[in-house]
Amino acid sequence: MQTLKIAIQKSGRLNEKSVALLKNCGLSFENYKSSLISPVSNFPLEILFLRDDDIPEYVQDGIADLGIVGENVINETEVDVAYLQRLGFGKCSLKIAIPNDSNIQSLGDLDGKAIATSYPVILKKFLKENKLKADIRTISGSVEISPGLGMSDAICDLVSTGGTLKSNGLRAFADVLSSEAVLIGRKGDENNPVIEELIQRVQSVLRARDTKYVVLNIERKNLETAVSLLPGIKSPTVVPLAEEGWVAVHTVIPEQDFWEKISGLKAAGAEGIVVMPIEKIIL
Ligand code: PRT
Ligand code: ZN
Repeated sequence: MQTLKIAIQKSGRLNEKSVALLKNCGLSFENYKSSLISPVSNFPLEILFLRDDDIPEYVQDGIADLGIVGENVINETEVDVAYLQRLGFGKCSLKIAIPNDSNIQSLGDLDGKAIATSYPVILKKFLKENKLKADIRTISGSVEISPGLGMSDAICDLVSTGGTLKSNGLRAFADVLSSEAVLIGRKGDENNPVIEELIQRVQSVLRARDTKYVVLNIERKNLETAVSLLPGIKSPTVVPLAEEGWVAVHTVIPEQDFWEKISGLKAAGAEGIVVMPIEKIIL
């Protein structure tokens, strides 16, 4: 099988989770901080460690076959790549923020104002869509200090917790783009068997990450109510206990309605509820 290359961030916010995802997919490789490339010993893949800004173009130009990068970087570099899988980490939003004491009140008030950003391409599109004419000041870092220095009236920057805005006396004013890390590839390559296999493995890890394995004991007479709460993957597994009239139920519960389901199960008479993480779910 042909050996492919996947580009991931060398260091920074996406590095650790990208490495963890690939390792959870069963790929065995050394995460040398000093090397640019690391071979995977048990899968036809090599890992390229790059600055995130270079990843979309490397994939578009065929230097790498796959990449893991934030949507903000993809949109800013305006490349034509295939989105293979959203990965659910590196979540953030590109927002316009203004000083707390600013007199800007509506989007229209941005007309004629100076906005500092490291995302001029995305901001330009946003302004055009909203029929606004603002002066875009492109700076490469520490965008949040520019209003305080009198360099701009607003900023357009990534926000996750909002702590950076707050500590710089700024408040979010408008949402420009939501972003998360995505697996990208070249258009037309989706049916490559190595890529198909990797996507399947990634999906099995993501499915497992969002679910919990739950085992509980319940009296057989309450089983029907408990089962009606539990979709499982097909249906829950029910095993008789040594104690007459009791059964153990094994099931999988999605993280998002976990607590609601657990309270329902307790109300239905479930006892000794054990919750375990799941490593992979292969459908
Ligand atoms: O060296 P390299 O070029 O590879 O990395 P980088 O410095 O350009 O990027 P890095 O590692 O900071 O971020 C990589 C990716 O993580 C980004 O492209 C986003 O897709 C994603 N991401 C998620 C974030 C954030 N959250 C984030 N909060 N990227 C940056 N920030 C910054 C933001 O710019 C601001 O300065 O964090 C600050 C705000 O954070 P809060 O939590 O205070 O709101
Ligand atoms: Zn970068």
